[in-house]
Amino acid sequence: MKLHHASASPYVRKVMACAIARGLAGRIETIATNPHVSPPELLVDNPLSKVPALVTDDGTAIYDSPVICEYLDTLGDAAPLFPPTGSMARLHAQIMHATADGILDAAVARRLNMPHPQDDGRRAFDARQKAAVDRALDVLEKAPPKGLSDIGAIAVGCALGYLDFRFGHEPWRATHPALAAWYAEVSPLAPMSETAPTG
Ligand SMILES: N[C@@H](CCC(=O)N[C@@H](CS)C(=O)NCC(=O)O)C(=O)O
Repeated sequence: MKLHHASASPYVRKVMACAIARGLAGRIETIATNPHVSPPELLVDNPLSKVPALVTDDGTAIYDSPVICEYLDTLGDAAPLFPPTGSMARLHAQIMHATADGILDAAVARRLNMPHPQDDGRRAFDARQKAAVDRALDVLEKAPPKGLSDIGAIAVGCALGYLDFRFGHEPWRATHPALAAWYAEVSPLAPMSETAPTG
């Protein structure tokens, strides 16, 4: 398989963390990609010009990280990260996954907004995205993930890692101690430690 990859992308990180958790990392060839310049090699596989995009061994191009993660769950013999279809466990994992991806969507939007001159409109946009992140962290604090055994937990780990990576000046641990304790527990595990962002 080939993965259009960017080492600083938290969505790519989530896919790689799933691949590691499921013992599939060795089957993935990464292609360093800058999606912001719309390279033709990426557009062939993802018309939206976003990473991650995965090309399977039979040539099927898959994009959007939740879709890729669920595809990886169909390969190999390791314990699945997506609980069985129709189960409450799956519903809860997917809600946590959506919460974490929502944190990423808001935080990445803030980051893209930063280089521009900050008029009132841009400041209001930033405040709205930050408020969404703060509310989502509060929700996770009330019911933090347990371990790193499902897609919801992996996604939350990647979201918290992105906040540390890009918004380290906005500390979240003191106000979210249960989430901080969980994150400290799972950060040394291979899916997290081997995918920590660089660049
Ligand atoms: N919903 C997508 C989001 C992917 C995404 O936004 N990736 C960013 C990198 S962190 C990107 O490729 N941005 C390029 C662009 O928006 O043009 C997913 O989960 O895969």
